[in-house]
Amino acid sequence: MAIERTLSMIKPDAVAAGNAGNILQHFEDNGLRVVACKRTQLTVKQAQAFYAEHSERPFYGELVDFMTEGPIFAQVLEGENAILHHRSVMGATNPAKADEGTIRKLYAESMGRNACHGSDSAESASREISFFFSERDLIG
Ligand code: 3AN
Repeated sequence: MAIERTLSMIKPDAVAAGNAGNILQHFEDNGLRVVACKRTQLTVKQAQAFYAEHSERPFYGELVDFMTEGPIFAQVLEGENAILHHRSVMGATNPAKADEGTIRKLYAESMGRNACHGSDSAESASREISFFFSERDLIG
């Protein structure tokens, strides 16, 4: 297995509910090291660009509205097989189908307001990490 880095976001619902600290702890408890972290609020243009691959989906407008409604945390997580491991720690997109003990089971409200985001491939991890962070931020 390889050490990988992935882009993780704590979405506005979870930040507003005061769960960002718990979620960061959850990553660390599951062997995902936080190598960069920032709290910010996405502009509409940034959210549209970040989710451009979903621009034809019926929920795109709702997704952009939600992702810009308040602050998010963006972080780079590092660990063994981090891209897939992080997605299993997050749980299924739909919290009703998420396994017990996953972040979405614990903290997500619905399919749309689902607490966290994680890159789904090496290509998206690379693109999404550079969306938020420069090489200098990734101090290992
Ligand atoms: P994941 O975040 O688990 O990779 P994707 O890539 O299928 O899921 O969807 C990206 C984001 O779009 C989800 N995190 C969720 O916030 C939103 N989304 C996906 N499907 C729906 C839906 N049917 N209704 C509302 N929002 C959705």
